[in-house]
Amino acid sequence: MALDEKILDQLAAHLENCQLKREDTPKVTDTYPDMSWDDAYAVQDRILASKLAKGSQIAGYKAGLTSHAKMKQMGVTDPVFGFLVSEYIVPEGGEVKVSDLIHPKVEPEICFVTRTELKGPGCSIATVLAASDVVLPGIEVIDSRYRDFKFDLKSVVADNTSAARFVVGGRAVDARSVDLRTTGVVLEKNGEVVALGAGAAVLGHPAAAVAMLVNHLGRRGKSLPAGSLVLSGGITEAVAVQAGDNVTLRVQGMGSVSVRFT
Ligand code: OOG
Ligand code: MG
Repeated sequence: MALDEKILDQLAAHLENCQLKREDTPKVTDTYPDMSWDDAYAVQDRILASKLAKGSQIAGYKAGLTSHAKMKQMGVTDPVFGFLVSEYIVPEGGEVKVSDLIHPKVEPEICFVTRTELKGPGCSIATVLAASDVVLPGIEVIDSRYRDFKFDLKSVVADNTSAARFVVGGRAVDARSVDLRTTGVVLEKNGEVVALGAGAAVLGHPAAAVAMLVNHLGRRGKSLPAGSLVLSGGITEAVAVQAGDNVTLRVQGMGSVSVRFT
């Protein structure tokens, strides 16, 4: 660690406060340019611990910045990992209040539900598919706490990778019954197509993002528990939304999932 415990505590409290008060902030590395990767994940861990202490439950895990479209949009080069908690869940067809958030965007994602525990290092696409139960469509609503969504990788890790809300739905299918590389996705906003792509946009195969998450957890002495939901990362650029928008994600062979912004 480059930063001492007190500063890590302060940064976690600051970022969580920004989330709860819907206030943006300059990126944390502006003040602490020497922040290490361990520091960044330690801040994220503290935010999770604070939420769990207040009664939240872990609802899943996420990989982010796993497609070239997303990396290019955000000006970064590597995937990042974060957590999802119970209060981020939006029911299928449900609504998200824009006034609860700072500047939400939506992302089309393929989500995995695991059947058995996964442990890194050495986790591969094949291991993930063997350990997976189903895959299904998901819309992630991201909401960076950083002003104008401007951040570097360590800042976005500390901010739990902009996690805010998510909705999964449509038709869950056996993870081994489909070729996720060629699975097409179409994202619509108010009935118009706003982004489209195929699973291979995510690291060549969306399961590769799950494998990276598992190997990341392994380096930190953790594993991915059986029955975990994992969002494998936006396939396309994220799309900004505002009150009144209706967003639908259609995934080839897996139906569709929708969310409304009010
Ligand atoms: C970081 C989170 C990215 C994804 O799927 O790529 C992410 C951000 O772009 O704010 O969740
Ligand atoms: Mg995402």
